[in-house]
Amino acid sequence: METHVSTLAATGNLTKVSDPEKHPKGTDARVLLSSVFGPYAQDDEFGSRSINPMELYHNQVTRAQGSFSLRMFHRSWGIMMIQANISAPCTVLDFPTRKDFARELKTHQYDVVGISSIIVNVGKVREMCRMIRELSPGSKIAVGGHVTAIPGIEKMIDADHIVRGEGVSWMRRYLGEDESAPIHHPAIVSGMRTRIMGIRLPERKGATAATIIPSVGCPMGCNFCTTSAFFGGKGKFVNFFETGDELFEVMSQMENELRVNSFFVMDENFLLHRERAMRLLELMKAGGKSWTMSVFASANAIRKYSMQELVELGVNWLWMGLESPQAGYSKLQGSDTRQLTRELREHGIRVQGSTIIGLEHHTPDNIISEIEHAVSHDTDFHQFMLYTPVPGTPLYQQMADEGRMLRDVDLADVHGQFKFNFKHAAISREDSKRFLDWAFWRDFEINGPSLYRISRTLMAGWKRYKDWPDARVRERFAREMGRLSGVYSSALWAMERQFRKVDSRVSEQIRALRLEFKQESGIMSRMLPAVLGPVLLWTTRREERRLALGKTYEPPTILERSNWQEV
Ligand code: B12
Ligand code: SF4
Repeated sequence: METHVSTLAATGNLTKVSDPEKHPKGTDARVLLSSVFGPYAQDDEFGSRSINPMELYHNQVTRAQGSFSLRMFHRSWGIMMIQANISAPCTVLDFPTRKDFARELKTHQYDVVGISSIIVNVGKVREMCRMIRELSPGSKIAVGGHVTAIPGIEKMIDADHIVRGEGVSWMRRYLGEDESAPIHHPAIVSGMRTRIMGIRLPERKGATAATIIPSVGCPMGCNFCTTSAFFGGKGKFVNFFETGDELFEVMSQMENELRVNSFFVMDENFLLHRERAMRLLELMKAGGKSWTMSVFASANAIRKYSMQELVELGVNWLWMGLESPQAGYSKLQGSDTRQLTRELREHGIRVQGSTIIGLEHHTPDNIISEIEHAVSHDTDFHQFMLYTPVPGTPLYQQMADEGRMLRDVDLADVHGQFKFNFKHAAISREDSKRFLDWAFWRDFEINGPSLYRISRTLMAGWKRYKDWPDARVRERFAREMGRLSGVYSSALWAMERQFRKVDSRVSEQIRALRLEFKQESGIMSRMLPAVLGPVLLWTTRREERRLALGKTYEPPTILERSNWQEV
């Protein structure tokens, strides 16, 4: 069987991919788009790993925080985006089990089956292709997402089309649709099934942010960065919404549809595009929008804004790289990141730091002080990842050229949370895991649970902005305090007690913050901890026991059809 490989050819705006063979049925073709099958948080022969659950925070951010770890799932936005932008009858199957996937193939006839995957899940893609050939031999198989960056992927899986780079334009072309038509943004609730301290949070319409995807890729082109490389590398990216006006329109639509005023902006370096952000701010001001935004941005991009601009823009959560200053990444140039993160928190902006363990200059002698430096940022959240040459990146190419890639490392283990997949000049493979684990633990021990830290940042923002002249800004801090102060106070009550056994100094700090909340809260919120605090302490302890027995969490299977008529 011949496999067609489509590669992204130009970026800057919507990607052009090399001419895909068109499907003969065009927009009448019935399309199934699926993510890879679960369960995920277990060790199995298809590449699931218990250390690599389908959870953002618990996987790579709060995983050492026990019952205080933030647990939540995120949908597979790439295939949702493709579904929303084709007129063919289409089913999205998210997080199926193998059984669900087989059932869908047997009960419906699909002309095209698209699988979305990242590199670690290549074993699942192989199995899904095998299942499709067996259960639905008439279907064409298209595989997209980061998994396609693996060199020689054509020989590892039995697919008809391997699609590298942006997928909406590819699928539109494949189905004979206008690939340059405006992008229709699907309504995406950013997270689901959120749990913390042993409690699942209620899912109320409007309570969870909407995900907005303005672009894919990042022009900064850091050598290890897989998202940047996948969408064109240095200087390139793919914009779905070019201007502040377009973005404002999409956000207004989501505001209406999902009843939200907070947004998770899934753009690798949102603040880099200042003109777009400032136009968005202008429109937010004119429309009296008291929105909040969680964004990713590099330090050099953040420095393009004053704190006031960020606050007015509604930025209340910022994910930034804190790679060691000695590594020489241009995104950090001219930034004292410790001062920057402190300043952001003082303005009520939660900071999620991201630090790489095992950079080229790291040695067993300096790694501890590098981790201590990272931890000293006292960010609200801290992600630690191993320096990992991932196929498709300049770093991978360099390591391969230097003969430093380790053979016999299963791709399912190349996720940055296990061990090195390359030969480091000074740190052994075994030690890489030890240092990584220590970094997570140290951050937790010194800085306390992230839930405590985010309540502290909210308190700082509230005190600073509760009487601010701009009503939009006042309103959003008041909204958050009104909604959360009682819950946070109760959680702080329980955390203070539970954290005593980890570090009494942090427990004292938690207590001091709880008293501040008491002072700043309304009467109802002030009374809540007496009731909710002991409940949370009990659920926290119950959760600790469950986790000790190996409890894991899996996302639900979701099936969504569009342009659909049963045949
Ligand atoms: C949300 C997210 C998650 C979610 C899960 C999402 C899901 N349902 O699978 C969570 C938080 C659970 C997660 C977990 C992990 N993730 Co993750 N994640 C992301 C993130 C932040 C956003 C993905 C996204 O929606 N992007 C926006 C959409 C529009 O882009 P897209 O998915 O690439 O899709 C486009 C194209 O790729 C293509 N396409 C995609 N699918 C298909 C299918 C077909 C048929 C076609 C034609 C085209 C196509 O078209 C789409 C539109 O252009 C990305 C970073 C990023 N900025 O992309 C990392 C990212 C995908 N994750 C990554 C990794 C490594 C992981 C983890 C291993 C954790 C870790 N240790 O880092 C785990 C793996 C969990 C597991 N067991 O599988 C890497 C992948 C690296 C690689 N080269 O494979 C990324 C790129 C982050 C990074 N820079 O390192 N992740
Ligand atoms: S700034 Fe961040 S997203 Fe951009 S290339 Fe560097 S690591 Fe990747």
